Amino acid sequence: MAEPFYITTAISYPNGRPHIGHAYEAIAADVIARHQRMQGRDVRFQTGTDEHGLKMAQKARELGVTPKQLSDEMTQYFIDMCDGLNVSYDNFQRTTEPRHHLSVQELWRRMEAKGDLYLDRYEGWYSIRDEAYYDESELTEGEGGEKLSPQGTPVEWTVEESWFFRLSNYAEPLLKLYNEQPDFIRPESRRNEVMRFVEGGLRDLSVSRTSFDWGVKVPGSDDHVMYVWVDALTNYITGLGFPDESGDFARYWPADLHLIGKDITRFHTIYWPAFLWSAGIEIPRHVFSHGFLLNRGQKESKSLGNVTDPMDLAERFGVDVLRYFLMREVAFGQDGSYSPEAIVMRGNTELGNAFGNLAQRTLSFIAKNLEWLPQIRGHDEADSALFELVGNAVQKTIPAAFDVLALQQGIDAWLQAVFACNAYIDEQAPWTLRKTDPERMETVLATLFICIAQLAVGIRAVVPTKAEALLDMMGIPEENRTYQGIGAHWYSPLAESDFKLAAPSPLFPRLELPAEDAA
Ligand code: ME8
Repeated sequence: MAEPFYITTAISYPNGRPHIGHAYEAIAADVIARHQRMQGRDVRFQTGTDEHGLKMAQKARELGVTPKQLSDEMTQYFIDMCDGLNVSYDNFQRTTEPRHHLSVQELWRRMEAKGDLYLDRYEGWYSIRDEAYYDESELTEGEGGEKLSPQGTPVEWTVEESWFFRLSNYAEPLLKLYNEQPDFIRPESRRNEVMRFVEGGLRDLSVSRTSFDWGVKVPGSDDHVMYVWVDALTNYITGLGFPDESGDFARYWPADLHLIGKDITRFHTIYWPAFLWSAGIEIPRHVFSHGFLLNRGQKESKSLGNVTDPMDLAERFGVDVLRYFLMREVAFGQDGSYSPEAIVMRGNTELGNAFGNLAQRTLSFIAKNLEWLPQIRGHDEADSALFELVGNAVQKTIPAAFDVLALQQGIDAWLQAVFACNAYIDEQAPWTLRKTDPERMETVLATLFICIAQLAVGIRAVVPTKAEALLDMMGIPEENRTYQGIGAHWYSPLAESDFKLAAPSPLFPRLELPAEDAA
């Protein structure tokens, strides 16, 4: 039976519509999920929304609706975004679902049974925007002298009766974990930050609130709702059926990868393992914190008026172009920037000119000049060199890079292979061979045909719709659409079949920059 692979994104706050950061994370997770499916893994992919907490309650109050109304309305946009961007999730987990409440309450009971929870009074700083507690020593000062969190968000002094979790007991085991499993937190820079923080010592964590009630009730303590991060993190096991530990939970837990943004690393790499240990549950294998996406180098915000709806970009430039751009432009793990010009530039040069035209030229030439699929008739060093280069990229470099989440490097290897095919077609000039050496022309076309099919497979996780359309056009059977399933060995049966190539239609129509962005 195929080996399981459980991947999750963060669950988003549905206090507004999805922004580009949400799209970026969902797409990256989808690329990894599709890649792992192609490797034969039994992938389970979860995303969702984080519906409780003060941030949601406050926004709803501002809008004059209930938190549930706000959340229902906005969650639909997140579902639509995932569907629209072709994100192949298996479960969309909402934290207002009754089964999630049961799951969190069971986690709580287990932490309590372990002796890790006690009632006390909380007095300290809280940021509603981050839904996070901060130490005085972590705060900075704003322009007007007001206190700000390390993320630059406002904090308020909070005094409440609260349940506490004995996080201080877990500093040692956490440091041991980071040392013994250096790839538990990636990239390395984030691991170092977390280690430094934990080395400074951990205080017990306030895990319930009494000043509002939009959350999961604390068992046996009805006037308390759980701190939203206890609730939110638990979504990862709720979606597998927890507290039922058979079935999906037995199969897919521990998660192979929690994919999150850098701002929430602390919650996933300090709190979450501690909660799970306390409750006697295995911890996830890996947490990867990606960077932030900026709009022309600037953080998007309502006051700057530069908030972009990712679905507008998808509509204007195409879903696959947007997916490709985001994965290609930014070294995964680092911050990056996007702009309509940059999307159009990469879309046109790399997908359109380099790859799209290669496929278009080759397939239309075959359709026009041959009644059958071209056969390999003899060998040439140039052919073997191209097979070697493309085969290496698609069967080794790309999957190895995607395995370790070096998505940009994988795509770069793909692009180098595309360039090599373009150089080959120009050197071999099949249009000249048509008159001088039709047999050689056929070998050149067959070589290109095989290489293009491999390239389509190599980029399939990133641009699934376009790659599938191309593979359909080429008659490549479903079962050959994997890194290892494609190559010279499957070609003969196809070439000997009566498959007839139709005149192809262009995959990536040229993109124009709309006038409002050209300035
Ligand atoms: O943090 N670029 O929700 P969220 C890239 N509910 N990624 C970004 C980004 C940007 N500009 N802005 C945000 C939450 N993100 C919690 C998570 S998980 C148990 C609970 C990322 O809606 C962010 O880092 O604020 C996070 O991974 C995800 O988008 C959702 O952010």
